[in-house]
Amino acid sequence: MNTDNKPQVFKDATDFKTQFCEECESIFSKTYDELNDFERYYALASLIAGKARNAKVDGENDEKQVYYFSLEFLIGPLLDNYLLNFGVRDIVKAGCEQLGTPLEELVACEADPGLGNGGLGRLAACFMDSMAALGINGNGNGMRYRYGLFRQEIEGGRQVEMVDNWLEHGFPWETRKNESAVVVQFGGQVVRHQDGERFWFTQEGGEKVKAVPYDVPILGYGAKKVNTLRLWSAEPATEDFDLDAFNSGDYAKAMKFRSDVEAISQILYPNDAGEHGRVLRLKQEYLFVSAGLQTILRTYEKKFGKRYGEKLWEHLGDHVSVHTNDTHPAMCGPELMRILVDEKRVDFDTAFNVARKTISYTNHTVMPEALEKWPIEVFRHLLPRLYMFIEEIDRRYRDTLPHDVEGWANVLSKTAILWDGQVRMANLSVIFAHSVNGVSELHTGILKASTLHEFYELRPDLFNNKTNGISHRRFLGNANPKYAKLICDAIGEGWLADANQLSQLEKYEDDPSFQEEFEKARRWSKERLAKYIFEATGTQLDTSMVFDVQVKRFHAYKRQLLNVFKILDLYNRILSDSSFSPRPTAFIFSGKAAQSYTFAKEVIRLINSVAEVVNGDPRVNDKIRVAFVPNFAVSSAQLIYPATDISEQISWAGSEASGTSNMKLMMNGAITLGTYDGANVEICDLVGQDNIKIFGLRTEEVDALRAAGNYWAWDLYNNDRIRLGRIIDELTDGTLAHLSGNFESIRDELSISNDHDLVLKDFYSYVDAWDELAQAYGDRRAWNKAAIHNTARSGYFSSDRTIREYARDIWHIDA
Ligand code: 475
Repeated sequence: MNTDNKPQVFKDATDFKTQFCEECESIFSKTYDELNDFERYYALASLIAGKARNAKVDGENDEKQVYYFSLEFLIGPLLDNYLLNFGVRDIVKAGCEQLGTPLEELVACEADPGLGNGGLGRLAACFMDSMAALGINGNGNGMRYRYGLFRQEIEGGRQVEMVDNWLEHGFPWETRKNESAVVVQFGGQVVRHQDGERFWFTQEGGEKVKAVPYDVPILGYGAKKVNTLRLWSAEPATEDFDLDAFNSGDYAKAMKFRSDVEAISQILYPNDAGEHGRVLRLKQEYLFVSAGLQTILRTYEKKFGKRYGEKLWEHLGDHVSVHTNDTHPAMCGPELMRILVDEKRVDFDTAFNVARKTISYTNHTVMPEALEKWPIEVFRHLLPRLYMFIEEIDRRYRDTLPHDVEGWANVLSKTAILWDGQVRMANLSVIFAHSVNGVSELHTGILKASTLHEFYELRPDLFNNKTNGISHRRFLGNANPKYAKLICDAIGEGWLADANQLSQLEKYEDDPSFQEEFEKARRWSKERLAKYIFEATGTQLDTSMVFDVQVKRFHAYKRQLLNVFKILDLYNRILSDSSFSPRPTAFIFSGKAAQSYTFAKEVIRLINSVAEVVNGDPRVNDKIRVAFVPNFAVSSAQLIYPATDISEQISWAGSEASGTSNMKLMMNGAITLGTYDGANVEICDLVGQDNIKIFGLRTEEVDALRAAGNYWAWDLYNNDRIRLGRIIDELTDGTLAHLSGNFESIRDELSISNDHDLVLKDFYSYVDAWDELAQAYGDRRAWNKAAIHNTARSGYFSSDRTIREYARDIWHIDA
């Protein structure tokens, strides 16, 4: 997979082997033969990382710098992806083969950095990939968590959270940059100084933390561009280390201070239930915002100081874009102002205008509980000077709000930053941004119509949509090697650089020999997954079954529960009606639930309990099987997507902002079974109604149902004791209790919330849709045609397309 004018990293397999063996010796002082697989992987990754760092082919350029601020970057394993991007995968594969260890085995040794929760974090990683591929100066700015998202194990059907010590064996891709460390200040008091007319403020005392960056090279496809992902780690600023305590022998006290500071970068998203957790989260947010901005301004000043002189800061937005991924970096606005006003002596109004010209904001969720808010007391105590800027901006915002807008008091109550004793981060983000975008057409529509409606009325020009995308290189090129090869053989390699070329597959949709190869590739992927699942869980899956997959975070709105209800319904129908014979199907789930989210964790336990009952019952287990794959992560996702026949995207309409597993699965030739929600709507538009299965209430119907207030979920239970009612009874009657007890809390939640997530409401529509879709699988030719059609139409969902749109509309750069 070579592209023109890329740097040649290995001449051939022999050259590769020589360099690889040299690297082994230089790192471990041992020969290749003396190393174990992990050490070999490590040497190979170090070799490739070194080449990536040195491949800064176009060096410094004057084009605009984009800084993508995100608390999460779920980058996944890098080795295989970088071999693809360098165009040396085949050479390296051959060389490894000759040396005696297959490349796949080395690739499997790589740790999967869990520096994100789910969609938002993976999106940031896909965007890094695309910015580098498109030659944009895209810099990632995030946190280097000592421990990533917990590792999930299943015990007695329950999720158990284990520490993810991803750095234990070292991370060969990163470089610590001591010389680029900066100091970030928390707490203390604001002191006013005056000299004649001039006055200014400083923040004195408090806690000084040293932020140390670790840089990871981001290699673009074709290796024409290497960007940097900069991840910050918190350490005690040396001058503040409690030397007295240390010298007087009170090591405990000295070390405690050290660990309080280090706690800031210790874990991803500390549990935000308790007050302590909340402060730590706020500290994380400020740390990476302040450290990132200090660095940006230092670099900018060095580069443009001479050119612009006095007017230096007014031009910041011409050369720098700061993009905020959700509200987590919302402090970028006030922090940029603070540095400009306090340290660069820029006046308040200019600083505000510069900030707004520079900053843009993406919203990722309309769930009210996910919109961040901080108690003013906590905020002001931790960041006293920053708070002054927020207060002043809020005051000015209130003043400038036209009082003749209809219902202005309501508008104020919705849009002010400070309200009800809290700092509202979404409003802070909007007020400081020149662009606010949602992540699918439907989602952006909901932002305008309700979540951010009052802002939209005031400033419609701020709002725009940027439908999400994903890296087809990773999720098809790397993840699905057999299908990727088939595609390359048919239409060439151009689709790796330009996913729209996948549309050339349309002429092969109906081609029997292409279909045959497609089936072979799929069978290979299904066998690979079945083996993985067997090793991880002991569950045996028959690869001739339909693989029906729902993989994503566990959340009530995503309705994994609806999927389980369908499986229980199938189970009951098979047992009660000997003539009922559904298409043999393996139902595969994977995903994590937040540590403190009891309901979601109970749904995981329910799935495992249903799996135990179904898989162990010879009356049904040749027709249905259930598997829960533990510890969903980028690496396991790459095994699951290529093996999927049915992609479950079943959130209630209006709840999922976009979804991205829907895109990854579609691209791999899975057929979507979904609601009209998030990006499913756009998938449907692209593939056509014949190549997707849509069910359930539409957004307007959900809204109308909620507004009418006359939905009584329990009527559905009472009216159907044979199917729906029976399933609900089975939650508590012992049917599923063998593994670890009944599920009273799920039943109670359904009844107390009056089926808030519309599981009962959409049940029949869903089960009927599934029946029809699973039946359709029997016509192999028609199915394969639809599957290949899905791949052919997936080019739109490349994150390259998404990033081009961000570049054009928001960052104002050519790409
Ligand atoms: C949406 N994460 C998907 C995806 O745009 C969408 C929020 C608060 C704290 C920690 N994590 C979060 C999210 O909100 C998130 O991942 N949102 C997801 O963003 C990318 O495709 O629909 O749910």
